[in-house]
Amino acid sequence: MFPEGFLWGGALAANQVEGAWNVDGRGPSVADVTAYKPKVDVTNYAALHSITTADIEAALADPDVDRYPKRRGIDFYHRYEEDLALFAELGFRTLRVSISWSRLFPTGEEEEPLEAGVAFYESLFTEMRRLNIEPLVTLHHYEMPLALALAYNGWADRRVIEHFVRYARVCFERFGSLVKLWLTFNEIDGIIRHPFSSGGVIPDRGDVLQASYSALHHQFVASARATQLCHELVEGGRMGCMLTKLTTYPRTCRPEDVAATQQKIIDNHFPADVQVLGAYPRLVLRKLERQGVVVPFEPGDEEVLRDHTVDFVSFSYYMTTTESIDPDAERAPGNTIVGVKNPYLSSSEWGWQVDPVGFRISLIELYDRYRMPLFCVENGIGSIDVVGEDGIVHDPYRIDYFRAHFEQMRQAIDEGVELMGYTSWAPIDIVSLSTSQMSKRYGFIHVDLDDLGRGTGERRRKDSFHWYQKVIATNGADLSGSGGDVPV
Ligand code: BGP
Repeated sequence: MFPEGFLWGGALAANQVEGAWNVDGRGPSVADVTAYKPKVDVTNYAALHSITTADIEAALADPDVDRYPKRRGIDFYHRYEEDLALFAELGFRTLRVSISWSRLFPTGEEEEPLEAGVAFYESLFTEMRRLNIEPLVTLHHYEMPLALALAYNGWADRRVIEHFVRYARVCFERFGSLVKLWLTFNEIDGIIRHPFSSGGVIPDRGDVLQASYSALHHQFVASARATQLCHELVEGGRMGCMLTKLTTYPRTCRPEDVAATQQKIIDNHFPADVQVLGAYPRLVLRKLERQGVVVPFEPGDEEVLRDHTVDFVSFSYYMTTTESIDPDAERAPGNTIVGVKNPYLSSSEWGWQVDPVGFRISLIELYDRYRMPLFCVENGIGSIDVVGEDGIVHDPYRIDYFRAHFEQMRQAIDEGVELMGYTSWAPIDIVSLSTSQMSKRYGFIHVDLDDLGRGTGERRRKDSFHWYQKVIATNGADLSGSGGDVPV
């Protein structure tokens, strides 16, 4: 049974939906220079996330939007009222959004925020409250002012902490009466795998491994300081960390495969360990030492991390992955990783391995480890949708995906996991993070835009819209039906 007051909803990120990238004084963010990459082999992780100084310079000189679709998003900046009305119709009790840092501080270094940016978010959160949708707000979701990336090599430089803390303070002071649930860094572990989008670290500026771990340390300190501020400034405010939950299975029971898997699990959990338990795990410190990586601790860091831990653990879950020491093992891509293919699972059209039972395993693993409330803030499947002759997307595959995951979520709750809520990724079609495609569709709501931005932008309910609406209305008691028999 889902608990009373369970926060059902959906999740979005500013850089993938807002568009209006150069409107009302907003400065460019790192997301605005990440290109459309539809033809990249998704198992070629390096190609998918590669970016050079020359790419950034070329992008900055290029006003084109089609080559950089995150500049366009789905125009949520201008259409948010219409979209919120659809989310209210779905029955959402919460909506996860993020704030675009460069909409408030165009270069990140200004002393005062842009009032136009503040006004936009005030209106957004006020409208959410009017519709009884609890805002869940991420401060840093794969976008920081590009100027900070260029000036400091992003989070690799400790000075970025102060700029972020100033931004966070403004968010708490100006939005704290409307927003009580906050997250600091989306998928904070991501900086090790894709340092530019996650932390503005430009790979061709030297030792990228060292720069990424320095950046991660600075984000930990910034996160703890933001948590402290949230507790001081926001009455009833609660702060969560946010982890990419990459549950990993050994490909075989060969002990070497199990040991390699164990290392992956330690690496995956470590950023949440720091934010929940308040210190780096010894095993991780030793591993970094062996790799020659220096964690740039300064006086006071240990105390800040220890004293300002988070109130809940949030995470994204899309798939599981498998580990093997066999170099010839077949590979399969996933959310910001490429691992080994699991022969027992089917895959999405982008090769991500669908694993509902893995969702239950993940929930139990996280709850058993941290013993504090969890919040699943991303889960979903990217699919090619076809608009039927009746103008509607019939998407039984999406309903099947969610139903299977909800059944496992319910079971985990029944087994004792404390789960505050669930926000699907993404309730409306948006620009994808990894490839910047519109055609990788996640929504219950279709948006009439293709990869090149052609279309009216019109929003239409898919079959899955009605199904999710029923699930929320029954608080998850009725998961029945598929695309074929859901009323349209
Ligand atoms: C997560 C990100 C999201 C997101 C999602 C799906 O890693 O937090 O921003 O988009 O993955 O990934 P994609 O859009 O590449 O399919």
